[in-house]
Amino acid sequence: MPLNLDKSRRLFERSSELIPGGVNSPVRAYRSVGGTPPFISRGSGARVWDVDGNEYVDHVCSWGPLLFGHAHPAVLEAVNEAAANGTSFGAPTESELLLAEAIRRCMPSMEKVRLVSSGTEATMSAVRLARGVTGREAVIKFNGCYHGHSDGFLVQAGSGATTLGSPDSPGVIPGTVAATLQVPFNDLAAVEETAARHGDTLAAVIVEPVAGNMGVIPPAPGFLEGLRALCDRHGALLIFDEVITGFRLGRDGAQGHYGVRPDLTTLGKIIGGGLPLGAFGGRAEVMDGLAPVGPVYQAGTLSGNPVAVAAGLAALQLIEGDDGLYRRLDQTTQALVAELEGAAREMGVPIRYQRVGSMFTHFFTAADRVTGYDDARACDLEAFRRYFGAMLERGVYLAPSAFEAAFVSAVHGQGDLERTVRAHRAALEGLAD
Ligand code: KE4
Repeated sequence: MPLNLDKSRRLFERSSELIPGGVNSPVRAYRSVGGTPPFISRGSGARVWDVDGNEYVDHVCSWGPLLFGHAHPAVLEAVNEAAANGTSFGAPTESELLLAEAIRRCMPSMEKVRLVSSGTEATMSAVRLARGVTGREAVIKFNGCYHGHSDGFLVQAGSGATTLGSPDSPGVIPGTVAATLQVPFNDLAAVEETAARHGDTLAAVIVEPVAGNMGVIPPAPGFLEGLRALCDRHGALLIFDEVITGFRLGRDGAQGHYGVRPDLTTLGKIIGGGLPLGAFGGRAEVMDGLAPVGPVYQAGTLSGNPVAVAAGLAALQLIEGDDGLYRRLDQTTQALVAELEGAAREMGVPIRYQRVGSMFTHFFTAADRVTGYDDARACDLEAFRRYFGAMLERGVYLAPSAFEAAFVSAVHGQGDLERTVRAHRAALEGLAD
């Protein structure tokens, strides 16, 4: 039964006249899955509704931020209270200090913290700081890892052992990415080889400790530890981009989950409680390289915005006040994925599920594991597209890309997950034909 998306369609036609692609972030345009993106009118808990009145169980969770679902009372109360006192001052406030203290309490490697307004700002600034304090230029990143849209990260995914930075977008000038070296994720030998050639110019290695932007791909055993040792050997800084995994995998993110301490960490998403907020932080002597203490410039009109900080503080208070939160999230998501996996196996549809905590991906492949970008790109994207449409029609809202993570929040209840499993079984019937 096709969805009635009449109002969304009309809005999409109008917005496409005025906003490029009709959206303010490309993936929202549904280009890789086809069809009209539902225009969302409201969310509550684990559900969202579109302007045509269709209701969905939400596994996008605003691409990760909504660990406590939509319109959580504690977040709303904090936002309303902060806004009533003024929405922005461009001056230091106590709440920014409280949020930085909460972040450091949970992630002790972040000895000093700078708040910004997005994950992109956090990663862009962290790399500039690493280059500034080391006096070096080269940065290693990994194929399929996404760190936001600042120029230095928009390099073509390579297929060789090392791909020297070539722009992956018009407008990025070759000089900006010349010092961005790209190697395959989970391939420590390739990193070692690259570092051996560039070691004395290597400023940093930046990595999503659990990849979430090529689907969920965990680090191979020893991979993160190997990066830590390599950076120590070469005097480079290890940057964990925990924009997704920070406060998703635990209070101390992937660095706590895997027991590897980075020099710098970037955060976003959950720490803003659904409002625009990012952060970067790490070793005090590195962070003191930042203006106004040190010479590395970084700034922002709305950095540490009191309303966004209030939402983030409310989220972190919910996190710090609930010792069983991550165990429940892990158990709930494990149970869901086991049901999804079992149904796919029963119905003979080859899907490989990969999960870390409450983030997971369904890779449409018969392969027994997906370890990097080439594996992810080799999956059956057409099968994913059909599955996505069938799930949406049955009221389950997934990320419109095969290279993203699905999320479970603390407020996804039994009814929500049963609906996901029911829709999944029906969608697979269509695929199994
Ligand atoms: P933002 O600038 O979008 O807040 O954060 C950039 C970023 C940095 N690092 C990681 C690991 C990220 O995943 C992101 C952004 N994530 C994507 C989806 N995976 C945002 C969705 C979008 O681009 O619309």
